[in-house]
Amino acid sequence: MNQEILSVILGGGAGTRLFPLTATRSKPAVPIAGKYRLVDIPISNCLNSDMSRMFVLTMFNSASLNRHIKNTYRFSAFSTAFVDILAAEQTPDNPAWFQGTADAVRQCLRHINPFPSEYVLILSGDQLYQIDFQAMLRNHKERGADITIATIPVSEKEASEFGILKQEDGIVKSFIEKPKSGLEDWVSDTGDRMRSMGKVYLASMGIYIFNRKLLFDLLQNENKDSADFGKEIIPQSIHKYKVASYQYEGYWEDIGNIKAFYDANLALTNEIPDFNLYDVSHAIYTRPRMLPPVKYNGSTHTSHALVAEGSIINSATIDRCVIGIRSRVGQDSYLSNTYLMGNDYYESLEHIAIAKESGTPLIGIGERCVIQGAIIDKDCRIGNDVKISGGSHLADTDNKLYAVKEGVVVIKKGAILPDGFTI
Ligand code: ADQ
Ligand code: ADP
Repeated sequence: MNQEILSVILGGGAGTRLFPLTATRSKPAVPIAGKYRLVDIPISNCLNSDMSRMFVLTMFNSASLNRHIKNTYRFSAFSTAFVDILAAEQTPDNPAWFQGTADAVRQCLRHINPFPSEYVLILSGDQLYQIDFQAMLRNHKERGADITIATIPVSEKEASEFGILKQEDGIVKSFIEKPKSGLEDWVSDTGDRMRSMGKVYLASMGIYIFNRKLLFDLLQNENKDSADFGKEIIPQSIHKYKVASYQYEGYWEDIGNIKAFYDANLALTNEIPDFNLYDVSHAIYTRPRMLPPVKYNGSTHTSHALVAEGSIINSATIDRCVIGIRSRVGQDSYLSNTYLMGNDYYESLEHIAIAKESGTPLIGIGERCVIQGAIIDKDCRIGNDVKISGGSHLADTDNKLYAVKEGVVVIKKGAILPDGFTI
């Protein structure tokens, strides 16, 4: 078992960028791809890289995150592997919540301290990728680096969203967090293939390997007032320490806001998705739920759809959708470009009879609905003849039942939309 490195997964701040998906759960617990949670991505990357001691830092603890971690990542009593959740906590000497990424790690150092390691791997909790961190660690050691930043070539359009750096022979010479102007000064030689795609800026992926002693020193002494890695610690370390760049060129997507999250989920329905859930050497792990197979009643037409286990689809049309666990779709409904997250439970026949009698929509999607351009969070009750049409014609909004962000309609967890409801 690899003892030389500990991983710290940054599970999110106040969670405003993924609101309303984070209204009742912490960000790492947000369901993706119909059956996983966001946190499964960094955890699986660590496990596949034989780095199996992990802390997940989160601003607030949620029952679903605890349940998911507890029920999924159970290791043998003979292994040193663990996935521990560290939620922001008030202590007598620190009444404040995490002030930023570096502050989050700082506040958790006392929990990390008892576990020996030479290196600490710091990861974002809202990215989609399959990276071999052992290769990154090898690069870190070969270069004799103090800090290594995983980097990826990006285009001009994306560059202002990221930390951008310049390197010479793999060593970072300058760094700027999310440059708003003067981009031309930051062009790098990213190689012919990347240049031909217009990707001439080298962006930080927000994934760092630190020599452990240096990390503790920076957070507790040298940069003891810095809240953030990207804004403060990394730029201030460039000229003092050996900071290496580990260039990665595979698929990597930041899914920190609703539009990016929606696009990344729907991209999984492509014929050959960039994020490969079918690659057994980079498997994404999640909780085995022992659910029954998907059941189709009547004739259903599906094209480019991921349909998770335990779903019951009555005759319907499903086009470019991700359908999550235990979903139920009523007769003659039409769903396109939609991520239906699924349900936490099945309604019993008895409950269905009671719901029908009281006129409450059943859990899932009713009959004759037309739903396009939406994310439907778990446990929603969508009545019959409901029409949801997401798109750029909709202004951003937020009410009790749903929110609209950049044209994507998000129906909130557990919302009840009565028959005929239209957005
Ligand atoms: P951002 O992604 O904008 O940029 P940030 O908002 O700091 O950086 O988030 C990094 C990760 O830490 C995210 O997973 C986020 O949810 C989490 N996080 C943020 N605040 C937190 C807190 N208080 N407690 C716990 N977790 C928290 C960073 C780098 C850029 C780089 C991009 C790549 O700063 O240089 O280009 O990542 O996505
Ligand atoms: P999953 O990992 O399958 O998404 P979770 O464990 O996060 O599931 O959620 C399942 C949740 O649903 C649990 O909290 C469970 O108690 C709850 N649940 C199960 N059956 C019902 C029910 N009939 N009514 C309400 N909640 C239920």
